[in-house]
Amino acid sequence: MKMTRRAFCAGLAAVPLARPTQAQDMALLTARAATVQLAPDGYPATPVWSYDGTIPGPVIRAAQGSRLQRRLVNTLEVPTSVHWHGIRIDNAMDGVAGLTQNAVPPGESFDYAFDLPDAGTYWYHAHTNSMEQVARGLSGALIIEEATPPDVDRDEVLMIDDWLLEPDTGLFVDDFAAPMTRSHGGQIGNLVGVNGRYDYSLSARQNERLRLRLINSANAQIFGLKLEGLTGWTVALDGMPLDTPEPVTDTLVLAPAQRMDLIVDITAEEGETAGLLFAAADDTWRVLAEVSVEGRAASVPRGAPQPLPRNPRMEVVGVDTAPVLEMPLQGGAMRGLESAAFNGQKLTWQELVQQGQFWALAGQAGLGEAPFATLSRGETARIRMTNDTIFPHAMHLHGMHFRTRKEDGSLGPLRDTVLVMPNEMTEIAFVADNLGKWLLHCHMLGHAASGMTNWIMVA
Ligand SMILES: [Cu+2]
Repeated sequence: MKMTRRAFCAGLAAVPLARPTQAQDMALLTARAATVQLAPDGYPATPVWSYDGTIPGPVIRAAQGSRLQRRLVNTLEVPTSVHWHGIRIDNAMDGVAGLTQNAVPPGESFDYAFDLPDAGTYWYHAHTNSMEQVARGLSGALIIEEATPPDVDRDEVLMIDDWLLEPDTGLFVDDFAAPMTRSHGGQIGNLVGVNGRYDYSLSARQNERLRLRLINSANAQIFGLKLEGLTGWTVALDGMPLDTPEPVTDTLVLAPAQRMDLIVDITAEEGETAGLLFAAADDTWRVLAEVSVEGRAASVPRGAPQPLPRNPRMEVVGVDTAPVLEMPLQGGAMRGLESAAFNGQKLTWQELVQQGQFWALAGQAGLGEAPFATLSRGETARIRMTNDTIFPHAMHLHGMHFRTRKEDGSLGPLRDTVLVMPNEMTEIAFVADNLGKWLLHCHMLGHAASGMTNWIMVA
């Protein structure tokens, strides 16, 4: 039952008028305007929308099994809400304006409080007009710590982002709804950085072991990443541990909203280059995060790490006999759509474009009255996403993790966001064990805002 403040106070009239501890002690997360130096020195600073004044927002760390509480205080001039990406969360706390809550108006607040069943690397970001709000800076890392952490010397969060700035003014290019970018690959920045810095660097000792928590918080950019002077293993994807750590031998691909936990040993000699590189648009490798090697932690590297402890209740069972739901990914530049449903009407491609809609999921552009699917609690479901467009899409399911299922029936690692390449088919399988209304959408945020957002109901 939801109590109004008036009813609550009336009920307490006979007892001392203390506010409940929970309300009094709830930590704040303030969405507010700030000015931050994103561009290199000599260029103007950038007015941003931030959590607590920084880009990215504060790293929130909490223990697995604990409860996270934050009062979102909105001091922006626009309504907003917070999505806690990848958390198997109580639906009412999922932060999706228009589906799980009303957006929080300027000057008001909203209390988020939820349990944290899983350890891992997650993130939080705005889920009201995300295309603009995330681009302007409303995101931060959310780290849920294992009771027994892995044997590493340090734990570093690397939040990878890009920004589209006007070099002369430092302002964000104020063109978030540009049809050209939304109907193509989405908004790609002209400056790439880590933890709010275009020149992020850290120092480490030779043979020191680091856990690197990579988070792609960019609007649309898919990062190809490479280690240099580091020997690494992938130990978790989208927060969820791999059964066996995988040696990093090749380019790592990190799509928007995806996370990747690496355990790396600094194998470069003192004075050599070490760090994380990314594939730039001109096909050259550029430094994303530099590691300067100073001193030595041990005489030899440690060898392959142990797997991280599994999270509870993650089995995806009964996949082969589960119903398959077809979800073609449709539309976009050079393909278009014959027609799709939008706001309860069937529209032609021309009409959709006039409404700013360029994409559809299974014939539906944007949220329909009815969900894409209604699943019973505990049911295993398969969704077959066939990419009929010429662009890749990072498809994210809220509230539950899934496994990809290959044609031979084998299952991939647990994820909450999967990259579906053009002309490819990706099938996801999951147990619908979390009640409520859950979005399934593209995390290229311009795509999500122009049609690629649907939802499922677990009842
Ligand atoms: Cu997309």
